[in-house]
Amino acid sequence: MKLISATWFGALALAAASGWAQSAGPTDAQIAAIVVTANQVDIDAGKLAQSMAASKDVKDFAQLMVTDHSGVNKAATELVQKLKVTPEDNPTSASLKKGGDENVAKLKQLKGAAFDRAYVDQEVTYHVNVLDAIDKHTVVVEAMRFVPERLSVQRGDRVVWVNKDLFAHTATATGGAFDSRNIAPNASWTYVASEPARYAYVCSLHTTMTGTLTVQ
Ligand SMILES: [Cu+2]
Repeated sequence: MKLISATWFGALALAAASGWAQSAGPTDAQIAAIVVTANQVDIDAGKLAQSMAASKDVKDFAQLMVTDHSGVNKAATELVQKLKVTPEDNPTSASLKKGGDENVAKLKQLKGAAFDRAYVDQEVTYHVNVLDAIDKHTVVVEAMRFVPERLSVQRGDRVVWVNKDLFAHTATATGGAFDSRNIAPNASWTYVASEPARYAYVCSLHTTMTGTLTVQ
């Protein structure tokens, strides 16, 4: 379902960030409203930047944002219609809208290079957060264990091992597909899973530490 989750622009992640994960989670109708709103926030900021940005590069970037996110929203709307779901406003979509409106109001106070910088900073933060939420998975290494011990990801996703222990560990595929080498305490190691397979791995320093990464 990678295509749909990417098309839907991290809606689940946005929903999780705002506390849905602890409750029953948003319905499809609520996710649809969150996705459309998340895209609209980017489109609104982009349109403002098209008229107010000082540099040509920033204007071009704003144009790209408007085009991209209008395309995503069109695809999302078509998908929603196909699934016969009516978008339903909810606290998450409302808070995204409020944040977007506040950002636009703040940007309108700025001019020239200050506007450009504030707009680009905001866009980068927003997109990094959304992309992280879509394709990044974390395995925490602590107390001589990989947590979660079993992880299943989509092809192309990023898996990050974060060492929270007091000594070094590794994430070493027993078949040789990947080897982090030593990950120092508080350091992390990232692997982009490109080949669908089920990978058993161990810590080569403490071979009782085992885990499985499944790439679909
Ligand atoms: Cu270890």
